[in-house]
Amino acid sequence: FLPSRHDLGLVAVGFSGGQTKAGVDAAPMALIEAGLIQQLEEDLDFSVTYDGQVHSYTDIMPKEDPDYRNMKKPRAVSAVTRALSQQVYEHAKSGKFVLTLGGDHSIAIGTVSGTAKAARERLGKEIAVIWVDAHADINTPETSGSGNIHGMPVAFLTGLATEKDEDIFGWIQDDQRINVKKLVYIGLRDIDRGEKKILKEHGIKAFSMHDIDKHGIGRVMDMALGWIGSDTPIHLSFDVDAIDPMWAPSTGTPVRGGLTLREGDFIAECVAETGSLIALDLVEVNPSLDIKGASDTVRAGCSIVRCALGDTLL
Ligand code: HAR
Ligand code: MN
Ligand code: MN
Ligand code: MN
Repeated sequence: FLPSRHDLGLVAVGFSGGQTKAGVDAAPMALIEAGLIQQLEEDLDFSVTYDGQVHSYTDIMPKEDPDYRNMKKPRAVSAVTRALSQQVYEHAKSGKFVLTLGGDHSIAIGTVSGTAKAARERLGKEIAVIWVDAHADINTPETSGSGNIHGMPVAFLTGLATEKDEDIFGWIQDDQRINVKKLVYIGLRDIDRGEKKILKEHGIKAFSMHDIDKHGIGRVMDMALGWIGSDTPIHLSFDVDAIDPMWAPSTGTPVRGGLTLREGDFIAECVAETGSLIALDLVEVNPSLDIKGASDTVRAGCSIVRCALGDTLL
């Protein structure tokens, strides 16, 4: 069911409206200027389909966007992710691997919903999602303390949060949603109380930094991939803040005590090794924060992408 191994659709999403810090919208250009596309084409032999633009979706931005159910910028995030979902769906439906460069993590509402629908239609399968992050991003509008939607994408994708208004995520249909049993977290270390409750109640598989310390990243990856099982298409959503700020400081909500640079790459390599990866998001790189560390953060991001695409496998 694999996407034809060397066809890749790239979507560059310059969107920061899922949180409050400017600059995360500049990440796609920073990653591209660091040579990412060239690395994919020349070193990894991918044929890259890219429309040559960083999308900011200015034409579909709502004029007014007051808070709703405690969510900040709900109509803007909804409109952007709805458009992105369609872009990702079209790449995935045509059998391409889909690489999305964010942008804050709210954009995963668009990417995962797009691949989930395409995989159902093209492969007749439910996808699994591996969410690598310091945070669980599974707040509902009601449990969120911040109201920032980048802390909520998993709640909307699993259907734990729903909304009737089509302009505020009511566009999300069942065939665009994922199964909580096919979701696996890796790298968690800053989880809100309400999120912990949700993870427990729904029996969601999660490997925290504690689990990585206890078992080592090798066994954690065996367990994570074992939980998903073979013959399951995988969407990897990688938040750069999973990596310790020592290597990836330029991100909106850094949390110390994270993955080493190698552990981050190793996770991507193990997922690549399954041969089941169909899509990758790289999000939350913010080159305008910790400017001294921006080039390190961008390099870490490029490395994760290359590893996920099989670069370091022999
Ligand atoms: N849990 C907090 C909230 O919901 C912080 C979320 C921070 N999220 C990210 N993405 N950086 O993982 O607001
Ligand atoms: Mn995140
Ligand atoms: Mn995070
Ligand atoms: Mn916290």
